Amino acid sequence: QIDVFTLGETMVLFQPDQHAPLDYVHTFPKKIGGAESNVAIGLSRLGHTVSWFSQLGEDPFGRYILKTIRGEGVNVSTCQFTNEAPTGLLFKEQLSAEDVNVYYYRHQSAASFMKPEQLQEDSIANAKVLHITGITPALSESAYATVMKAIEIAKKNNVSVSFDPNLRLKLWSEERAKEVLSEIVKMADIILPGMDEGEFLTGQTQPEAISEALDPHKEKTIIIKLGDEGAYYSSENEEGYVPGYSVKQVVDPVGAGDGFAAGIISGILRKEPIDQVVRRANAIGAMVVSMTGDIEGLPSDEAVKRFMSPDQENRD
Ligand code: KDG
Repeated sequence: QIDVFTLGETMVLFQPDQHAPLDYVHTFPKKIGGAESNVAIGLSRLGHTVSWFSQLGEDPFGRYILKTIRGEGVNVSTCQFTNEAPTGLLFKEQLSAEDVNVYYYRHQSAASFMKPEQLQEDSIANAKVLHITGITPALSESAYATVMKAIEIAKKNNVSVSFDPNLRLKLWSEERAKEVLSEIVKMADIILPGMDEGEFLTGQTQPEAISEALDPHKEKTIIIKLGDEGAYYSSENEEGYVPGYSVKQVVDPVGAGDGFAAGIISGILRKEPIDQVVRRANAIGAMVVSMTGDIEGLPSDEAVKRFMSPDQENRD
């Protein structure tokens, strides 16, 4: 058995070392970015067994992505390659520490042609958690169908489904996004929206009301991210707020939510009390924003412990 199975598109990420509009940038260090592989790498660093599925282009970028994710200890054995479409690319433009734009070159990418028949039923059935984001179903109808099939396999085999809505309005219309994300919310066991996504999906503006609207029967674990203020949680009969960690300097905010998701899934797998799960996830999110790149700041278990220790807090 493995701990977590996830699927989604990972792109080569070109991220300049300087703050400037991209038209004035001449060199682009090459990295990788993709919400689900960020979560997979985060979980692997925390000591979990994880499998990631996608379709990559049979090109140097696809091979680079596969080698990088495999090098992080994530199982990539179910991943597919195609000659029919290229690997997707992503450029990050950073105008200031917190002001980031992304430019996608992923229309009709290899991942957008993933299809349900490519999933290996066993590898999902043997996981404890299936992690889904709202990016994959936005890529194409066949990617949407692949996500739905993965959820169907998980449900049939009592695999918990965790879901980060990751609303990306560059990829689809508001109407379709609301329809599909709401459909997945109904089937998910763990839901990890930001406030903006919670408001988008429910029309509510308070964490308690968002949680109630997403889960009227109180059957799910809902954790709403509140940025540097921390997070609100509601699970079984418990609910509450957990404050965030302040960071000395935000360097790159992208990827914080993925680090947070890795922390939540990890804590739930370790059966820790929910407030401690959220506290550790907040710490991981804070560590991710202190470094450039999506995955660079994702910590080992030891590193999070050190970051959370009272000694460390006193030093800051
Ligand atoms: O959560 C970070 C992701 O947004 C980034 O890695 C790129 O996957 C990505 C996307 O589709 O925006």
